[in-house]
Amino acid sequence: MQKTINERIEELRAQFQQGIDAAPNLEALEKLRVKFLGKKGEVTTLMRGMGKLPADERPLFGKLLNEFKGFAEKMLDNQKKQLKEKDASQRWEKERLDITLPGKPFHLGRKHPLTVITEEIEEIFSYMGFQIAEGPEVESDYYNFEALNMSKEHPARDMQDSFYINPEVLLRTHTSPMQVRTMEAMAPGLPVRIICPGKVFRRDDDVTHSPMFHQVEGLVVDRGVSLADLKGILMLFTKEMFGEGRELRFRPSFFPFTEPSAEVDISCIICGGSGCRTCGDTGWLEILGSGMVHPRVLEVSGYDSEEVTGYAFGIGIERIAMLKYGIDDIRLFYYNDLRMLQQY
Ligand code: 2U9
Repeated sequence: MQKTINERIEELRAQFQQGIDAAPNLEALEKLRVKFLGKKGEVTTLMRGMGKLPADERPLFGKLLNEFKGFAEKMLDNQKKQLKEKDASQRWEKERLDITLPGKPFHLGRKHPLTVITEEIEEIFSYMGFQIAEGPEVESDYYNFEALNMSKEHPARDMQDSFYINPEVLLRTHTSPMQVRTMEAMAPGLPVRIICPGKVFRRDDDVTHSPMFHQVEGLVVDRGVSLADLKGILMLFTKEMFGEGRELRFRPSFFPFTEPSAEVDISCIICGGSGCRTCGDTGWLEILGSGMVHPRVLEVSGYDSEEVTGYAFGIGIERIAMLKYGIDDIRLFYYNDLRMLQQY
């Protein structure tokens, strides 16, 4: 009978050993534990059945069964440790990095050509003592037109030419409203010496006009400011922007907010004045508009036009960028095509 007990335990041990050798992972190991040592496992079942054995065999059976239990627990523990180590080393194999591999190429962003030009203009005028003033793109009819001496009859106030949000509010058509706001806030303080860069909006759309474009406008108000000061500052500006040796030409013009007004040309930066495709064989390129601030504009913003004078100018950023970079379609600035942007 003793042999039978030994045999049964040996059988159990062999079964268990087979299971453990075949267990490929922690999950299988856990299943094995439940099968042999769990609440309804082999060992428990045998323990329960012990009552049916003759009383003199029970102690030996119990002892052997307990020995097996201890053995099985130890084996499971060992195997668990080994599987865990194997698992970790496999993960390491999978995840390890070859730090000698060349890195993936990455592309640095760069400034948009219009940003480059705007910052260049800002730097030139900052150096000449101008402050930079920025303000809202959605403006009132008053700041955009009324305060700039553009009467209700002015064609630019037509719904066809500007983007109105309601009869009193529109997308600014120039950055001048910010100049008016600045004068109003400072009046009668002197000197006013500002540039206003930013987006402006007009109902225009072709190769040289876009419904949204960028301007930098300048304004100086002080005692004794004259057209000569305007010319001087613009000569310095064009020299910095387009290099030495550029001629300047002032052509009489008209703007409601300046009197007198002038459009300003520089000798062609391509042909130097002899005539080419870019300048339309004239030798000149129009680069900005300017003039002496209209007395009425000074008055409505709180300055005494008998005491002070002012000059103002407006520069179209896209126009300057197109000339400088030889771009013939304004829309290329807004497609954000990397083949274009990477060139600047
Ligand atoms: C105040 C008074 C006067 C700003 C000026 C121009 C002339 C001008 C154009 C240049 C190219 C607009 O972007 S563009 O199409 N601008 O010709 N702008 S004088 O005059 C002002 C501004 C503010 C208070």
